[in-house]
Amino acid sequence: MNRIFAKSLTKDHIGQNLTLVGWLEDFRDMGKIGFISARDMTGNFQGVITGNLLSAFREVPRQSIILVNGAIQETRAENFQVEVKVEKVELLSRAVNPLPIDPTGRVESSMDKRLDSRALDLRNVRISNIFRTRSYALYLIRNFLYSRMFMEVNTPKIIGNATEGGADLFSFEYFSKKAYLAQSPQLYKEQLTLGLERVFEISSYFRAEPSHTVRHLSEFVSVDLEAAFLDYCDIMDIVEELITSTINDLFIQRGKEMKYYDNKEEITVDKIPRVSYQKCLDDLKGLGESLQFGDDLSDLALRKLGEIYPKFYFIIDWPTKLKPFYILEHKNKSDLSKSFDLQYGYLEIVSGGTREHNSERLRNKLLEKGLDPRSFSDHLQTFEWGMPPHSGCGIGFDRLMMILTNSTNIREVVLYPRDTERLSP
Ligand code: AMO
Repeated sequence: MNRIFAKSLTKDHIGQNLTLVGWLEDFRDMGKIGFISARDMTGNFQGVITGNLLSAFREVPRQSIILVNGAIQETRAENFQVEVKVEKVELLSRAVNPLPIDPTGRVESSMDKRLDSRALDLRNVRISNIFRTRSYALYLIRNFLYSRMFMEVNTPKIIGNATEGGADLFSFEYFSKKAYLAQSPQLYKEQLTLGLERVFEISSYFRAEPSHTVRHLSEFVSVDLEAAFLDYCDIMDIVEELITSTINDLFIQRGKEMKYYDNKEEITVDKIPRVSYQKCLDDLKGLGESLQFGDDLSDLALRKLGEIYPKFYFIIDWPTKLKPFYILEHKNKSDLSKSFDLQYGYLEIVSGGTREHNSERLRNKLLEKGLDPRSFSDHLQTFEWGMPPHSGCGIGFDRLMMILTNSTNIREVVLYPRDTERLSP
């Protein structure tokens, strides 16, 4: 099909006979003449209809796909440079009337209704914009990581052992065995530093946590990094640069899209403060919230801290007992770990740390956490093959997208979210 996109139409095309395709958004019927506005992936175009074609258009429901052909001419319309004088029209796909939701967004629908009709929901420019930003952010993050000598890898999502501990996993029958859906690529990415030094993976992960919040999904996308010979402070430097450069590049290269979210002031970053866990406890005490060393920072505590640190900030040096077995402790301070979380106000975006790379100590850490080293034998043996000291982190990409697009619900930034209730579409 030799079509031209709406956005490409200019006054240079006046007099040419061209073909456009779009979803019909508006039809203004003035009796002897009519005007249509239709939209393709680049924007809207206007068509002028007269004669017999007018009655045909009266029967076409909104959001049907039309192919129009005709001469390009000057227009008096303010929003268009030119218009098509429609000479031929073809109905490529008829939409039902009424549609389950109004894709122009003029009539608002609940989140549930919108998600039930997600494919149609994306005809709303405000919504499709979010996914364009998401796609471009992924592109920028990949570029950034390549520039820091990371290579992209793909590790299995079907795993044989309920490794890592912590989160609940989804299990299922795998031929005659029990298998699980991966909660993170943690063990694989660590092993890969032995052969590849710096790796990253962008993928979906699965957690069988029955959370009913606006920030948890059963399936979420994480950007995981792991690097040999770097420690957790180096990883925080990388995360800081990744976040600042992604935000800056989005505003520079996708300014029009970013304007929609109206959050430039809030999310523009230069340096991200690093606040120790202990300092957080002190801050909380000042806010009347008394926690003991070793207590986890509850949702309420994080919301209170978010009043002091409303934007991006790292919480560093968590108590060892709050972190997984693979996180390294500080020398001579075994109750403190070389770990960090990146927060945006109350919302946790990233978590990471320096890893234990000594196989004997790792075995002991497993036992301390009540895990059976025999379930980790494949993993532990790699630590005897020249495992480098290494560090890394997992960036909750959907949560980062919430910040970038000023969305209060994670479901807004995920095409087909999965939660305790939703398994379709
Ligand atoms: P963690 O479990 O903290 O760390 O996960 C990393 C980041 O992933 C995001 N996240 C989620 N997002 C949406 N829904 C969920 N259910 C969900 N669970 C987690 C968060 C979180 O900060 N292996 C370690 C990372 C590492 O140390 O490299 C891990 O998985 O933004």
